[in-house]
Amino acid sequence: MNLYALLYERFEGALDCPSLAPHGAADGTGDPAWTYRDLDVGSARLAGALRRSGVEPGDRVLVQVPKSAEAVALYLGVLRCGGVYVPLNTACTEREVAFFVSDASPRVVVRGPSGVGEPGSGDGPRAVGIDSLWREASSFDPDPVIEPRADDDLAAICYTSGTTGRSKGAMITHRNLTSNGLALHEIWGFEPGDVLLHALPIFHVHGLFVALHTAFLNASKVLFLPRFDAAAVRRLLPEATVLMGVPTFYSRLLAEPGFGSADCESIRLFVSGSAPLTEAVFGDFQARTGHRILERYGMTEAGMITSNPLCGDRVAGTVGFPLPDVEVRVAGENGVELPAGEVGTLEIRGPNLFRGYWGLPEKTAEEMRGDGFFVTGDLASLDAEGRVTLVGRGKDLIIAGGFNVYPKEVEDRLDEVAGVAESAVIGAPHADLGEGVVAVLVAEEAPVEDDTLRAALDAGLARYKHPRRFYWVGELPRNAMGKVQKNVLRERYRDAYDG
Ligand code: MLC
Ligand code: AMP
Repeated sequence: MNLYALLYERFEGALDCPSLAPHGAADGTGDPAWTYRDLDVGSARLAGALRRSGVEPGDRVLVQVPKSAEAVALYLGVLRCGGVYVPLNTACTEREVAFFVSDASPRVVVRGPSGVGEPGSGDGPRAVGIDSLWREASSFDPDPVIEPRADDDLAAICYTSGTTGRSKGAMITHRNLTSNGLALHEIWGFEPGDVLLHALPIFHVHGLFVALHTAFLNASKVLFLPRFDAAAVRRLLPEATVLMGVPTFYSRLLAEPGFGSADCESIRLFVSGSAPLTEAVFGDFQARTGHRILERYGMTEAGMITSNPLCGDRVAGTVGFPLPDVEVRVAGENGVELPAGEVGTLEIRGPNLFRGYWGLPEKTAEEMRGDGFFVTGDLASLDAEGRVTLVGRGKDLIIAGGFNVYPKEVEDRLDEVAGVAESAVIGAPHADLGEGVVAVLVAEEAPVEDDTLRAALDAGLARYKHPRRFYWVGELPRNAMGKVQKNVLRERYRDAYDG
C-alpha cells in the first residue's frame, strides 16, 4: 500500500480539523493552521506539478528546502505520485549537494524558497524553488490519483555519511515507513486530542518520519516551529501533549530560568532520541518536571528499533525493548550471538529494515548477515528481559546535537588544505551538543591559521560538521599496525570543549 493512502485513511474523518499549525520560532506566535484537507489538496496539487515535470513512479525528487507546511505537502506529494523523496540537510554546501544530485540522479530538484541554479537542460533534472513549484501547482486542479505501490517499492532515500567518507543513500520502502509508523503510534499510546509540538528539522528520520507519521496516523494537530528555540517551545508546551526531540532540546529547556512542572502540565509524553540522553539530564528533568523522558533508539537504515515503555519502567541509560516485529541480538566480531550481559555489536531484523544502499550492493552486503540481520555498528548489551543498553559505537561517528558527523569526511576535507600533512577528527564531550568536533592536525611545515582552515572547510562541508577546536601536533599516535589511535586522542582532548 502507498503510505499516503494509509495516512489519508487515518485522517479522512478529520479533514476539517487542524493539521500543521505554523509558528514563528522567535516568539512562538502562529499563522492560521492548515487543515487536513489543506494538506490533502496541497499534496495533490504538488503531485500534479511533479507528474507534469515528468516524475514517474520510482523517480527521485531531491529536496533541500526550509521547514514549512508547503515542504511537508511536497513530501506527501512525492509519495502520492509514487516518487522517491530524497531530503537534504539545509546546511549542505553546493559541493555536497552536487554529489547527492549525481548519485541519486533525480528527475526534479527542489531547492531553497526560490530555487537555486538554472532549469536543467536535456536529460538533466528540472531545478525549481519550492515557492514557484507551489505557485505553479496552485494554478491547476488537484491531481487526486494516489499511485499504487508495492511494499518493497521505495518511498525515500535518506543519505547517511559513511565511515569511508562517502555518503550512502539508504533506500527506505513504503513497508518500512508504514510498519514503523503504526508500531510507534501504538506503543506510544497516541489518542484522540493529542497535539504534537514539532521543532525538529524535517530532513531526517526523526522529524520527518517518526514525528509526522505518528501525528498524521492520529489526525493530530501539529504545532510546527521552523526550528528549535527553547523559549518558543516553552511558550507552546501548554498547547501540546507530546514533544519529540534530541537530548539537546531537553538540556536547553532545563537551562531556561524557572522551567519546571508548571510548564508541562498538559504534556503526557516527552520522547528523546538520535543521540544518548545522559542520566544527568534524565534525572534533572524528572526532578524539575516530574516527567520521565521516554528514550528510544533508531537509525536512518531502520527507523525506530527500540523504545522504553510507555507504561512500565523507563530506565535512564537504556533504550528499552525492540519494537513489535523487530528482532535484536548482540553478536561478537564473527557474528556469533552473545549471551545476555555481554557487550557486542547490535544486529537487527524486521519490517523496518531498509532495502540497502542506493547503487552500492557490495556495501549493503558487507553490513548484512546471511540470515537477514543488519549490523548496526552500535555496541550494546541485552539484559535478561531483553532490554537494550547502548554502550558505545563500533563505527567512527560523532553525534553533535543529533546530527551525525563522520570523521573520515572531515579529515578528507582537512587533508586537502595546503599546509596540512594529515589530520584526525574526534568527538569530545560538549555540554550543549553532547559531542563537539575536534581536529588534531600535523603540519607540512608550520600550522595553518584557524581562519584559513575554516574558509577552506566552508567551501565543501556543512557547518555543523566543522571542528571548532584545532590542535597541532608533531605526529599522530599510531598503533603497531600504523592505525591512528583515536582513543588516545579522545582521552588527550576530552576537555576541548568543557575544560
Ligand atoms: C547547529 N550547529 C551545530 C548543530 N546545529 N553544530 C553542531 N551540531 C549541531 N547539531 C551550528 C551551526 O552550524 C551554527 O554555526 C551554529 O551552530 C548555530 O546554528 P543554529 O541553527 O542556530 O543552531 P541551533 O538552533 O542551536 O541548533 C541546535 C539544535 C539543532 C540541536 C537545535 O542542531 C537540531 O535541531 N538538531 C536536531 C538534529 C536531528 O533532527 N537529528 C535527528 C537525526 S535522525 P555557524 O558557525 O554556522 O554559525 C537519527 C535517527 C534517530 O539520528 O534515531 O532519530
Ligand atoms: P543516523 O545515521 O543519523 O540515523 O543516526 C543513527 C545513530 O544514532 C545510531 O546508529 C546510534 O549510534 C545513534 N542513536 C540514535 N538514537 C540513540 C539513542 N537513543 N542513544 C544513543 N545513540 C542513539
